[in-house]
Amino acid sequence: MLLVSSMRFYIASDEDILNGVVTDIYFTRTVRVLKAKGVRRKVRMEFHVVKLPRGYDWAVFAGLEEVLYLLRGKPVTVYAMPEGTVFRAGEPLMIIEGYLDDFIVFETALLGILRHYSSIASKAARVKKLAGDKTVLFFGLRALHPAIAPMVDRAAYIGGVDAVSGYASYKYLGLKPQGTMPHALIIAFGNQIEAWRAFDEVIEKDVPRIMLVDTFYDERIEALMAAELLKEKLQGVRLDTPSSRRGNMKQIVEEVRWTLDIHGYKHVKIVVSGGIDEKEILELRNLVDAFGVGTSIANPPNIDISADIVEIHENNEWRPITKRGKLPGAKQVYRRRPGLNDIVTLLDKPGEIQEEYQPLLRKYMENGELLVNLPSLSEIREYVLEQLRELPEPMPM
Ligand code: PCP
Repeated sequence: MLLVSSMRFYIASDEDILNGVVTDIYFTRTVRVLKAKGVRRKVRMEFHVVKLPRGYDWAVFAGLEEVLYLLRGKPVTVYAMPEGTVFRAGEPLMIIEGYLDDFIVFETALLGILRHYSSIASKAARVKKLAGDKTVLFFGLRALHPAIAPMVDRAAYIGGVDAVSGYASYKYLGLKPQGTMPHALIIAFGNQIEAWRAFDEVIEKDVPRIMLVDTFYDERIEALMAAELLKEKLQGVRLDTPSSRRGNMKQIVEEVRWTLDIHGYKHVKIVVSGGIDEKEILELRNLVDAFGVGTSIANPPNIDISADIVEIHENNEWRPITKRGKLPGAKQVYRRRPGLNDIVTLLDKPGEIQEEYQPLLRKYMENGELLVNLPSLSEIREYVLEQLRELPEPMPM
């Protein structure tokens, strides 16, 4: 029987992550065997993706800052692509150089950080690319455990969403959260107009007046009611139409747009949310002004990053070696922008490379010491958006 006093959130502490307690048991056993037999192997471990999710031509590399935070002070050297780099399957993302028994226990956490960040950031980038100049608000925190809410908002923001809804993200990330209102507020008043009026009276004036217009009546009727109540103060209406009523969402949005326009409310923007994914964005992006996207970004297809030894240091030189199915040798990617014109070479022997091709992986850490200043969250996001502008639209999944 559980003692009430022992109830808690089942989440790991920073200390347990930093000390390698959060790992797979087979790594702890590997370290024990290597140490017991005095096997000290200096290796280069490469992080890469063999196969991207179906329909993905590229993905966004994210999570590097947390990886460097984890490895700081540990006897390793780290080469990596800058956080936010768009990459393709088969390209080296990061290389850790060091004695295997010194760092293998961290492989679980390193992969966990990179895979989770890159999966959310890549999906956010696809959604933002498809939304074009329309706003994308990330509403997905409710899809995941609250312990990682700041990380989830950060990953989605790196991927290019315009704003996040997490209240805690101002404290943890310095991002001013954005949102509208829940159906609960309207149900509590029992009347849309009372709820909208109360919101307008109570909430700070710099918060956009975007009223939820699908609680009791048809979206077209409630949108007009909100416009007639707030007039020029109304900045937008949110349609979170339940699936039972969805039918042809495009037609619903067209009705709302038409009705607002013929009554002189062309200034009122339309936000859609609820089950929004890439297909819906393609269908609605010419009609709406903003998308509220949650679950499809919060629970994205997994960017399956794996880590493999690709070189061993022997007789004072690096010898390519790896398991079947992988390419031996630590690698570098040379890229000619705009776009993803890439050449993959050996890290130490790139051969003849034309000067318009620039190396992507750089040395971030030497023997546990950070060598470079890391970019801010906004600078990483800008870098992602800049690369997205050079890419074709993804096929919507
Ligand atoms: C949801 C809530 C989220 C939206 C939809 C994200 O509506 O408004 O912001 O949906 P997604 O995860 O499917 O993309 P409700 O569940 O109706 O919640 P509420 O009444 O609080 O708006």
